[in-house]
Amino acid sequence: MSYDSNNVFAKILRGEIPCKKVYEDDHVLAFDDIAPQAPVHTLVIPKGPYRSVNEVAASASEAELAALLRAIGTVAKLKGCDQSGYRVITNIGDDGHQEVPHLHFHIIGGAPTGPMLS
Ligand code: DGP
Repeated sequence: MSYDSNNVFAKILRGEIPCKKVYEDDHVLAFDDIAPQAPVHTLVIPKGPYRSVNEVAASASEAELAALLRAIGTVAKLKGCDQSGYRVITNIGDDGHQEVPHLHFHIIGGAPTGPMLS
């Protein structure tokens, strides 16, 4: 499936929609989720046009892949939940209930969460 450049995160990357930025580098942008599910709920996205892990794994450079993983750790630290713990979730496709078709990792923390998949 092709990338839809009208999705909301593409608009955020182009500066057409504001966001509460947490972190940015050459390959990655991180910003707070508009509907937080926990005290910390930040989204980490690649700047490249990838719908999900499927596409980024197939097409991204090593530098982009490394930047994404590093940004997750950096954001957790910036948000103060790296020591207390947090979850990293990425939803993929219909069965994964992905709403925005631009790869994003949810960083969720700041309070204890329930058992996995609840
Ligand atoms: P997902 O189901 O994994 O595709 O979750 C998409 C998330 O994106 C959801 O938690 C809400 C968030 N979101 C949707 N639109 C906006 C927006 O315009 N700004 C921000 N900051 N977050 C958004």
